[in-house]
Amino acid sequence: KYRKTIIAGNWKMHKTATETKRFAERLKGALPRSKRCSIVLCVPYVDIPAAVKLLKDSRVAVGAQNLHWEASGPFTGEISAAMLADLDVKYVIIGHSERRAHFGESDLIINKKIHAALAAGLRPILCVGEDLAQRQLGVTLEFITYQLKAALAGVSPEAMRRVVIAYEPIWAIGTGNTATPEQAGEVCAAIRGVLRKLYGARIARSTTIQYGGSMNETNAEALLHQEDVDGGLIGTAALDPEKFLQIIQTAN
Ligand code: 3PY
Repeated sequence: KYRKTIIAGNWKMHKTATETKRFAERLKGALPRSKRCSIVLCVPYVDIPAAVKLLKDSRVAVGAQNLHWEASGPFTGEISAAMLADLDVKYVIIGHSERRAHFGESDLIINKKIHAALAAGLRPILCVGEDLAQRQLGVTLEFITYQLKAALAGVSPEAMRRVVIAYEPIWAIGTGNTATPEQAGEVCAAIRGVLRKLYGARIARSTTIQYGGSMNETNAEALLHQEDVDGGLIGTAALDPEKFLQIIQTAN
């Protein structure tokens, strides 16, 4: 493969800083030596210092789950890209379906957040994915093409090298319904096709495209076996260090 496999945990709103410390110690102590896949842990903002401190000198990079698109200003309760970068955060999830659904994130906002992340030197993990109705209506690929074009508007080919895409079908998130490996592979291949049109074959070939949506220690192997699935964005299974380690082993 021309691209890196990335196994990323998305903790969502789980774990205190104390629990983060315990998790990170266990993870660090049991990581496989071989370094074929990259590992990222996207934790709540307040857990970032503990995660960074404990995972320093390990192969695990720390990520955030959101940011604000402005550099600074009157945005009570918000966090900027520079604040994250200053803490040694390397990745940031952008446009997760939970943020689109519960926090009203529009395509325009997601585009601004992608630009803010890139400007601060962070690697965005851009989430796209259709809902059940869109899948049943047969408009999955059209919808995802639209989401990609909107989120990546104005992103240069140079900057695109730092973008990771996560295909997360909404009907598979937190539901226990995983896409079949074939469904995941088909859409990830289509995403690569869209990137080819937007950025050319070279960038499309080297972009990491993850699958997300109830990936766990039992289904990871079959999903990761798909040619165009280059890793996973993992919810529930990433909360348990043993399960997360098993998925890392599978990818290694
Ligand atoms: C899931 O696995 O449900 C996710 O949403 C990961 O981001």
